[in-house]
Amino acid sequence: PRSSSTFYERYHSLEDIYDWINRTTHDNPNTVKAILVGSSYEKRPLYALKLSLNDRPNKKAMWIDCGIHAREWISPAFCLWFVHYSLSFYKQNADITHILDNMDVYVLPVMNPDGYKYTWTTNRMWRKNRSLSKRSACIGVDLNRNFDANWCTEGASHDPCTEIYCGAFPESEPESQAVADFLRSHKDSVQLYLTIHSYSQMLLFPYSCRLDEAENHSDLLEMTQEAAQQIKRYYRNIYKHGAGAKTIYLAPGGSDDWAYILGIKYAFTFELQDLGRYGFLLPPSRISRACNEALLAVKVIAQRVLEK
Ligand code: ING
Ligand code: ZN
Repeated sequence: PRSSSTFYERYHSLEDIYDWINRTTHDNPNTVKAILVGSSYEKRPLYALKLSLNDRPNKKAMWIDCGIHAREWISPAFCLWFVHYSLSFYKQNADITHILDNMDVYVLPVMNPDGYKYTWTTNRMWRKNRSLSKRSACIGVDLNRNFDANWCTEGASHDPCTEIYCGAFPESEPESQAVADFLRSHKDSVQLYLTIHSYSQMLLFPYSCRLDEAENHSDLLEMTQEAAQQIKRYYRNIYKHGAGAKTIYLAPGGSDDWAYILGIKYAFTFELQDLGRYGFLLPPSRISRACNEALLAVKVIAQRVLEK
């Protein structure tokens, strides 16, 4: 018979993910801590896991958030995959060992728990959070248009009924405010910001909110190019790479642009598998490939940041 899939090769309900967070901290008391960074519109806790495998002082740090968009299920699956891989292969795999010896990692598995829950119960294709608007019956803000980076200019909308509604004002939503507050208070250590989306197989970096190049554009381009080359070499899969606005579309108010403007000079948005055959409905059988590709990109980029 075919071997059965592991926990990490399946998608999990929000309740299962909260249980997993609990188990993971409980089973790794010396290396993993859950940090309550805020709560969602519907008052669900936003927990980030802090992986600190080595107690060297003054380590750099990286932040990874997943599940900003509710229907992109591969994204939370990647955050779980990444934590599991880190805890299992520290001291086994040279790349992850080097990274974890020199960096703390903050992982927020589900930035939009209300939306994620809604995709499990009611509408699989929901994207936004679930906040109510004062001026419309339409529900939800696009959290990746709600950050203070050329907020609500071309590529976002003031209309609550659209999928790219920017919200009433920058950081109007508790989910985006929680992430922004955490990064503002940790910006001295956090040197690498990663946010995980799907689909379309792209490794993107600032700017998405404007057409001109970031100050370290060539650096960012080189890093994503190397990551894409490695993915092609090991997995024979193609990832586009480049600045967001020129590679996909103008999109103001995104979290990576905001983190970059805050001063985190290595800020990336990954768009995981696939290219549209399954789209947001990527089958569980594809989780391991999709996550391994993204993991390889994280390794390449984190390694390069450590060399800076
Ligand atoms: N794509 C992103 C979106 O929010 C993006 C693209 C990247 C926007 C970086 C802004 C900044 O539209 C998906 N699939 O959500
Ligand atoms: Zn997305």
